[in-house]
Amino acid sequence: MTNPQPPSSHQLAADVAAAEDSAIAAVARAGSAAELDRIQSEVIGKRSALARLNTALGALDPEGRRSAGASINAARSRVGGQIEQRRSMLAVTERRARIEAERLDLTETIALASTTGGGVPLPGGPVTRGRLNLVTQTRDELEDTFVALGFAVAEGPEAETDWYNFEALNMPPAHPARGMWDTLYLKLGKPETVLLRTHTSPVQVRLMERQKPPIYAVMPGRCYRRDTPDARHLPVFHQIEGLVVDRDITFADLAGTIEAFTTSFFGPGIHSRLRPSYFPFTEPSGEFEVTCPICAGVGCRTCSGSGWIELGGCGMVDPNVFAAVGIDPDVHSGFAFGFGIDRLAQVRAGLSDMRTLLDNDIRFITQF
Ligand code: FA5
Repeated sequence: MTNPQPPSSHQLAADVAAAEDSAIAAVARAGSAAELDRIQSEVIGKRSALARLNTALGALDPEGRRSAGASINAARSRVGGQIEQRRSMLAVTERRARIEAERLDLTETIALASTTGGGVPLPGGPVTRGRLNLVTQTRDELEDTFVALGFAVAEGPEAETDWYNFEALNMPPAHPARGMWDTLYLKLGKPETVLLRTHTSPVQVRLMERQKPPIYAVMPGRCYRRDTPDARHLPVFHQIEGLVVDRDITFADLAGTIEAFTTSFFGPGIHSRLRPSYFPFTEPSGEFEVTCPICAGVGCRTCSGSGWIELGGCGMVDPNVFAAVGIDPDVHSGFAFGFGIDRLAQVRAGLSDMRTLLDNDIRFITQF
């Protein structure tokens, strides 16, 4: 028996190229990571065509051996690269397939729950979109109304110092007018120096400190008082403050602004009136009232028999307030007002009791 002829370097190079091509084609056909593992051992493992070609190197001369060995190694490393590339592609595809298989279509459950009729009821009822509370809707609308009249919107903190809530508003310590607001004090610093603001008027002071006239701004926000809840009062409620400071501002501007606001917010049908009142930070001061929508002015429990509901206070900014913030009252004048947002919402929706706003009763909430 004669030994087979050893391959020439030329033949070996052709065999390496053919083994590489068939290895790369096999790798490209792998449909899963497990299949790829198997193909890997077939194409670059110990029994692979490329490994077998290594054994033929011994028959070549040293130069041919070196060059053929290098080309087998290069082919092996190219096939290895293709394997890694294929492995990452398969990992992405397999992950996608797994996510798709595990996906829970909750919308489908909801749709079925609301439409099965006689079928087996599925857990959970139809989910409808929530909506903003009537007070929030009213606040947004008030902001829009005043912005349309040329006002800017500003805000201030709910925890306030005695200075902003009282002193700068012309109420020094022990001033009897402080009793107009049942105040909740916080245990911070010296006793009775930090409080939950009783009205939005302190924001006026902060704004005038920050901004020089002309000022045309409204300041909505939450207020706190030790008030017992009843048909027209809540211990936590909302006000919108208004402030105008410019040259030659008169009471007629205040009355005109309130008239423009009332018409725009309530429509032309509602009656309103301004009557004299007292606030330490405005002089002269007034109270703004509208006809009680529950009894149409006849008198009922909601309006305590008066036929009118008070919506807020107003007046010309007191010169002492201007002095506290460094505005010259000989050059500038201004007016301010503060309306109850919950009260406005109550009147416009014709609610006999303000506490309904806190009920969280879906039948009530969905009406607005
Ligand atoms: C004030 O708070 C003044 N700061 C208003 C003001 C501002 C006057 C600027 C002059 C210039 P009064 O305490 O009256 O005023 O409250 C104003 C409005 O807030 C009331 O008319 C009412 O609509 C609303 N309000 C007051 N207390 C409550 C409460 N406990 N619950 C719901 N609304 C309230």
